[in-house]
Amino acid sequence: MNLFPPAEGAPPGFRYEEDFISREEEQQLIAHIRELPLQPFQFGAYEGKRRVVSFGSRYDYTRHAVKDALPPPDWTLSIIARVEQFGGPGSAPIRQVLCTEYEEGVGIGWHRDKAHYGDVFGLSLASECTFRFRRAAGKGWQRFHLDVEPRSLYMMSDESRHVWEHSIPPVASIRFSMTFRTLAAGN
Ligand SMILES: O=C(O)CCC(=O)C(=O)O
Repeated sequence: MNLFPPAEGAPPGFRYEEDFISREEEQQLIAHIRELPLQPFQFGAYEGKRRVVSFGSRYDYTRHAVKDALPPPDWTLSIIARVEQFGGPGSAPIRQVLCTEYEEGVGIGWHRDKAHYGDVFGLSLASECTFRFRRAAGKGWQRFHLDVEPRSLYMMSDESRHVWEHSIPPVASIRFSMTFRTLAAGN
């Protein structure tokens, strides 16, 4: 599925492009991510099942603030530039690259990304997932979902980023993602 023009029901500000990278690039990125010191995602006293490494900046759940992280490694730089180009002139520079591994059966619960960050981009690697959106509507939820393919890129800005929540149900086979975030104004 290619969301140009936007698919009916897609949250405003959501963009999606398949085959953003080649299969060869995908294999190279997966090999790099597998070599990283991935650690279970920590949020305060809790630990998530997905394993992550942050570059550029990281969100500190104890201090509720964005902190510096190691600079993005060389192998991320050309992809960062392409993601920034995808974001277009209205989007700010990427200030965080979060590499995530979801083992089979691991997903991510409903959330909106921290307000300290601005636009959010996601590059999917190794396997597909269902990407779900919901927003409160009356006593229930307005919902949207799509199958996000490996090698695709999505972008969340505007309402899709700030009003709608998103989640990924447990994946059927191992998936990696690279999440690219700009900083919100004033951060
Ligand atoms: O893996 C993904 O594409 C989503 C990641 C995400 O929602 C997050 O890290 O907040």
